[in-house]
Parts: sequence; structure tokens; C-alpha cells
Amino acid sequence: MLTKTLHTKLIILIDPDKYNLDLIDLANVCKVSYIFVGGSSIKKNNFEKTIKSIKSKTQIPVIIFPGDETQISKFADGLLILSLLSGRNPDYLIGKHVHAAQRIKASNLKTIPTGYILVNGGKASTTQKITKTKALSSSKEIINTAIAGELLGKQLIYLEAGSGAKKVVTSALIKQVKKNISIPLIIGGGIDSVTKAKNIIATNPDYMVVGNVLEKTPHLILELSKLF
Ligand code: 1GP
Repeated sequence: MLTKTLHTKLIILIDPDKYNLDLIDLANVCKVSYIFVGGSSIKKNNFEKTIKSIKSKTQIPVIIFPGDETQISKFADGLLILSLLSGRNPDYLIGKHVHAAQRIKASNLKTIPTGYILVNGGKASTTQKITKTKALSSSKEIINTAIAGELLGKQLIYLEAGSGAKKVVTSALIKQVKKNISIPLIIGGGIDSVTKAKNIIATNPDYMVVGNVLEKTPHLILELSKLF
């Protein structure tokens, strides 16, 4: 699950509060490798309901990309165990994990230790605000953080420009990080057009995540899918 790939694969991200059934129908006819589900501030208390609904409509594996430690459901296919390596807030490095440990264990979910690195996307992201951490700007620090993540045993590195970011992760940075780690690399945040997606894919990260834009324009997935 979420292993290294020869060519970039597409992941779509669904925020349960903005869940749109039509998007799953479209994903079923597109080249979507995984569906991530999660949200930084879910208000509607519909997390598990959303997972069940998606699972009833598709064979595409559903992975929880948790916005907080309550977002756990045995109905998903896997769960990213996020360590916010770009920040220095102990809650997001170990505190929340301790809090959720028993529930994660009881869920029997396949867990994927993930080094989550917030990269400056041109505006303060919701994640930054919630976690009270800063995004990294220095390429050297980002690369070193990714390497440290691998050394710590993470099975994935997720470079995140932030949902709705103004600037996506740059091609130069993706290439550098990719060169320096041997675990799979995910890129996300602000990818809202075919052109931006094309530029990301040209650097060949293992996975590319698209969220926000598909909430507003689900049909864009048909265009994006042609790139894979
Ligand atoms: C956010 O990387 C994901 O956590 C996706 O970002 O919503 O901007 O596509 P967007």
C-alpha cells in the first residue's frame, strides 16, 4: 500500500464536510489510485458515514489522512500516522499519537507511518494555524527533514504546501527531495489546474494529491486523469 511507483499516481482527497457523491462516480472511471479522507476541522460529525458511503460506491482503496486524532474508522483500508516533522509541536510529533494509540490498535487498520512536512505555500494554511507550527521555506531544511524522516523509519514522506495553497511545491524541491530519500514521496496542496498537475508529474513524485479544486469542479478529474 502506497509503495514506490514508476510513474506518478493520482490520489484524491475528500473532506467529509464537503463530500460530493458525484466525485466518486467520476473517480471510478478515472485513474485514481487512492482516495484520502480527512479534514482539519470536521464540523458535521460525518466522518465514518462518509467512509462507509465511499466504500459502498468504489473499489478504490480508502486511506484516512487524519485531520485530528478522532478520525479513525475500521471501515477504511488504511490510516496515515502523521508526524508533523516540519514543526516542533510535541502534540503533533507524539502527543496525539499516544492519545489515539489504543483506538488505532483496536481498529486493526493498516497503518502507514508518514513524515508530514509543511512547505511554504504562499499563505498560512489551516494546518499551520491548528498545529501552531510554521511551514518550512529553506530547501536545505526541507531536504534534511525528509532524510531525517526516513531515518526515523517513516514509510512515506508527504510534502504539503497546504490545502488551497497559492504556490505548489516547486519542481526543484520535489526533484531534490526525491533524490535524497528512498521511500515514496507524496506531493499535495494547491494543485488546481492541469498545468500545475503536469508540472508536478514531470518531476515524477510517487503520488500527487488533489483535494480542494475537485470539491468545486469535480469534472476536472476527467482532465487530470488523462495525465496518468
Ligand atoms: C491538502 O495536500 C492536500 O492537505 C490537498 O491540497 O486541497 O489544495 O488540493 P488541495
